[in-house]
Amino acid sequence: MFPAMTIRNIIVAPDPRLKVISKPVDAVTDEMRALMDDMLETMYDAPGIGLAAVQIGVPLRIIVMDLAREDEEPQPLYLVNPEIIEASGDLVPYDEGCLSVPDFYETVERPGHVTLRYLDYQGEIREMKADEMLATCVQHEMDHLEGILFVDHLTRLRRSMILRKLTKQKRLEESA
Ligand code: GNR
Ligand code: NI
Repeated sequence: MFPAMTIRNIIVAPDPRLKVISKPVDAVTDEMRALMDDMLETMYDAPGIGLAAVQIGVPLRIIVMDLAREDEEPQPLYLVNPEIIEASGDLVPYDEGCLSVPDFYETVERPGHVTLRYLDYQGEIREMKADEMLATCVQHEMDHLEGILFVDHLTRLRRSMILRKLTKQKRLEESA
């Protein structure tokens, strides 16, 4: 039997739940795997290339990603309790978006190469080197675990403009 996966609601900024620091996962249990299944389904549905559990209101250190192109086989990645054990000194600019900051894209500079340690879907310890879009995405997702959004890397002016527009959009949706 396939597990019944559920598409969860993605929290949109500004929202205090996105600022929570996520807690480490004690053990990769079936319950955690069910959460990861829901996260992947929610991410594919959005669609997006990454999702942190806190974006669906679960403040645990879990990330799912899939950077495969549409013409490729899916390549789901599950990162539990990820840690960056090495980051390169070079900063690479990348145009970032976020499912919790819909319709805004801004350039953020981050280390171009990172090495990670994490637990996989089975709870096995793993290491991975990431560069290019994977490096950017991993660091974007790991920011979520610290309650940080990509807009927090922008100027105060740019950030407040984006958050103001998102607030306005929420009011419109509430009154609709
Ligand atoms: O779907 C997403 N695309 C994206 C593009 C550039 C840099 C980062 C990302 S992550 C984002 C999904 C998301 O919000 N993950 O937290
Ligand atoms: Ni995001």
